[in-house]
Amino acid sequence: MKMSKGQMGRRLLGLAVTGIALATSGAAFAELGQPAEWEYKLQGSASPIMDEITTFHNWLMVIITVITLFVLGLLITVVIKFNAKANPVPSRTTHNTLIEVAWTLIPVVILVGIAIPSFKLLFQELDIPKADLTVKATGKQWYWSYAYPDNGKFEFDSLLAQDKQPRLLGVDNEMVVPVNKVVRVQTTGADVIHSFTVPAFGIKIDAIPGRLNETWFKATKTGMFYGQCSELCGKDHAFMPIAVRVVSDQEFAAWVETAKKKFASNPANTFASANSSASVGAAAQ
Ligand SMILES: [Cu+2]
Repeated sequence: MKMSKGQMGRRLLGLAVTGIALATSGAAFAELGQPAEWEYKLQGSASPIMDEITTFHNWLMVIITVITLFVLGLLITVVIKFNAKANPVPSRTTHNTLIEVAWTLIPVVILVGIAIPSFKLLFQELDIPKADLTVKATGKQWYWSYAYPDNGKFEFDSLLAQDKQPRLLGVDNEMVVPVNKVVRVQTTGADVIHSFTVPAFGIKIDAIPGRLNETWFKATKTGMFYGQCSELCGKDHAFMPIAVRVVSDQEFAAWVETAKKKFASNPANTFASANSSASVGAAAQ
């Protein structure tokens, strides 16, 4: 079937309208702290670092869109203006100083425009501000253990809870932190390399046996925030979610009190027992 120019135009317009509608209604798909159906953008931000990551991502989107459209324009021009029919006698030009200088310098300027915000962001992620609280997350096959060395020295295991929602993200014991406080997260691995990741906070850091890594976040919103181990770590890699509950200061203080009692007899408590290998076996049952 041959389409007239008008029909083709209407079809293209329809496609464009659908695209714009999808792009602008992206917010409708987004759910704070967890993945959502048909989500294609970054997860909603709940920390200053994730705000910066989102801004940087949007800036890169502008740059790559402009470059892609520019290259597409050049290609279309070449195809239309310089095909054998339209241009039977090709020019024999081999050099053009102005263009050569431009296509060297403009990419340099673009790369510098990307590098400056990129390095700024990297340093922000690496320079941990004065922490209000430290949580040590230990990756184990296949669950996480959280220790609170500043708040009564307790440690507990956090395992996937099959009956909890969201599916494959809910856990029995969540990591709990106060809102608007700088949380230093230290990570290590008990067996193999795992990776501690919470998209809404913009953090992702390897948990390596024999090494202590650290990162930080400041949750600016209360609620539940989910992440997953992001380093292939064995058969149940997909089943060791990270669930962080962000609460008010008072709720956090109350939680610390209950947690201290609840996990006092936890065999996984490495502060209480020097033999941590026994605790791994006990908790993995
Ligand atoms: Cu893992």
